[in-house]
Amino acid sequence: MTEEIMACYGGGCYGNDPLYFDSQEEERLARMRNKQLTKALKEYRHQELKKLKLLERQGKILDIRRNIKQSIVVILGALEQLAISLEHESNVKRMHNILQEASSQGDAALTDELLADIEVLWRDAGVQECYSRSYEYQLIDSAKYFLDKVEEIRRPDYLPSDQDILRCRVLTTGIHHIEFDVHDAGHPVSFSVFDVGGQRGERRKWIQVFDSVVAILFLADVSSYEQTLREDQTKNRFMEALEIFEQVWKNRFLKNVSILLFMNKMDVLAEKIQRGRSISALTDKYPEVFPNYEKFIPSSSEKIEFLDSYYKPEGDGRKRRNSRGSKSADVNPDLIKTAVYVKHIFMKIVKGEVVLNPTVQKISKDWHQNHSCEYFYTCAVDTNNIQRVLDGCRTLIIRKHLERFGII
Ligand SMILES: Nc1nc2c(ncn2[C@@H]2O[C@H](COP(=O)(O)OP(=O)(O)OP(=O)(O)O)[C@@H](O)[C@H]2O)c(=O)[nH]1
Ligand SMILES: [Mg+2]
Repeated sequence: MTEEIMACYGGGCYGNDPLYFDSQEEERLARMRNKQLTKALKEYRHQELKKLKLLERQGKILDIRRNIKQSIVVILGALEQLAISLEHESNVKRMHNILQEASSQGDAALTDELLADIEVLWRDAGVQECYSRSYEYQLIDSAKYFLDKVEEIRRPDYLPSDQDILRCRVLTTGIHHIEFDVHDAGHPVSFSVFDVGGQRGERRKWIQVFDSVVAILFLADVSSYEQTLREDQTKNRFMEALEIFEQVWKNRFLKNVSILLFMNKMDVLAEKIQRGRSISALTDKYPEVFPNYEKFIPSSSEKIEFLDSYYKPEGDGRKRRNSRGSKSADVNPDLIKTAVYVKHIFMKIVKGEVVLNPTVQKISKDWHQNHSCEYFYTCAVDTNNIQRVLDGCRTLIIRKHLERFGII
């Protein structure tokens, strides 16, 4: 059926060629048939897409199971390292089953039986204590999210939700090219996005796309200040993020490329601060990079900017204002202080007031006149927040693009 329709469109029978039809009636019937076929094709494509989406979703189950397996193996491995015992003796056998299976099965998916063991083990107080100290070892962010829902995930009819897909950790290797259209003021604008991996081994590949980009979306994990790199356990993750940001900002190949800085994982930052895990351990260690954290007070406009961008609810302006007022009472002041302070640090790097790597070439005053850096407080797994941020970015990117080609 598809071929027929394609051939029909390709042959131009939908056109106005009067010689093609013997009579008006024949033309009318042909047009009607065309309409029906077009409708059938649309429906067929819709169904195919639905099927594809379903298959894509089902395909994610394997990745999610891998996340669960990786998480529990890492936590159980850390029990000994942190000298923590399991609460229930009966769980020791479960632990051995999992570790043994993990070592023999490599990357294979977990069996349902093992998932049942994991579900019980995850509730053990010893495992929970070990999880609460996960900043002392390398655990993926989605560990708790998936371990909390093992019961649901091991059901035969389980289908990952959008949130499950967003939470699933799949490391990026190589460069992934994604193209899509968005509508701006009613006109479709084509976007071409290159997704690159952030790990050290991946960064040397970035240069391949430097030439063709108009803007860089730089995602920094601002909650990572008490963690070290997976690749180098002596290096603080947040310090590394700041250093890469500086290198990108000062890179001579990116002199005309603007940066949209996403200060990401605000939800994780909020949770850490709520648990009393302040950024001060890092700021005390590197006072030349992080001066005066203890005495820092965000201005009221900075507070409002944070609350508006991070906590702005859906709805009209009036609701928003009221809601901001009530929300600000709920938001931990230390969260606002830390988020705004971190923004200051990034902006100091932008202005050259903080220099992390003095060996990076000295640059003249007008070096940055053809590009800028805009910042956003984000939580990439919160679709509302990211939708708002991306709406702002879209307009910015289009403007930068037009500026770059001298159109505005
Ligand atoms: N809670 C929370 N989790 C996040 C947020 N952003 C990303 N994650 C989680 O962090 C993990 C890593 O996210 P990725 O998008 O794979 O990170 P990445 O920067 O692409 O990592 P690479 O591919 O190694 O460069 C995933 O499990 C995500 O769900 C966030 O704002 N909040
Ligand atoms: Mg990635």
